[in-house]
Amino acid sequence: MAVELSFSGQYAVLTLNRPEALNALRFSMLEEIARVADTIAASPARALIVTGAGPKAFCAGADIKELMGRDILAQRRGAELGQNAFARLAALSIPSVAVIHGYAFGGGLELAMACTFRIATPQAKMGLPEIKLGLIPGYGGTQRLPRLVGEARAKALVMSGRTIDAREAEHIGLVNEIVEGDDPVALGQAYLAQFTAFSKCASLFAREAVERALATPLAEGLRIESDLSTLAYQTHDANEGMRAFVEKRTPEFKDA
Ligand code: CO8
Repeated sequence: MAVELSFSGQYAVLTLNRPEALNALRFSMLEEIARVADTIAASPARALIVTGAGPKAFCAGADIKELMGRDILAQRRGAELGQNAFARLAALSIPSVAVIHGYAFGGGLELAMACTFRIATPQAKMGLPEIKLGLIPGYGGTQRLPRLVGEARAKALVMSGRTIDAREAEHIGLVNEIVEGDDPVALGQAYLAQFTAFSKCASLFAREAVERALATPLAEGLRIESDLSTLAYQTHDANEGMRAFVEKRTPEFKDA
């Protein structure tokens, strides 16, 4: 399978496995990603690592050879397929990290941007080069990039197709951290460990509240924060967390 799902302890691992084409995304792979997202949602995994097989690439983008010669309607369906697959990943209630250890271009970077976090090795190179092909991003890039790095930087990257390295990507907030190592799964686990010890409910509410910040006017966002923090307050885990603090012990969260 060109998209593989495995589990390692509390982590789900989605691997793009087409290294001979630098893990370029065929339409069938987008369908597989959507199916895999549903399997992960039904699993007990506490976090997701997304990575690409082989030493050279996380993912070199949509499969250009497959994109060629398609009619407009088929192309539009392709964009919807990609957007749907990545939206399903983004909507998972557990945090995800894309481990970018080589190239992440076009649809590959769009996949990474649908994850909660991105980490990159020092050799990583990324960009949205569609403009060089006479195209523009179609799997969410024009919408997620400005939310991560701001409108001016997003326009410059999308309209130039420029490749940036890991250092610049970290500087502009496109990747959360630069990490060193050869094993993407180990790197992903090490990064995600800081988020998995807490209540799944609080973790999800926290993420949801932050994500709403960019999608709503301030007054509405503040209202959402009030609602979600009140909801968090009513969970078993909030009761346990506060009680454990007072009793000077480690809390035992139940994700409830
Ligand atoms: N699609 C298909 N095949 C690819 C792709 C790709 N995106 N990228 C690499 N490959 C293949 C190459 O053709 C080559 O195969 P072969 O050996 O059979 O010729 C193999 O992978 C290795 O690639 P290279 O020899 O080119 O490796 P290099 O190390 O020399 O270069 C690069 C690596 C710089 C990553 C280079 O391969 C490259 O520039 N790739 C294309 C990157 C790109 O432009 N990506 C964006 C694609 S468009 C997109 O993602 C979104 C389109 C919008 C879709 C909207 C609607 C559907």
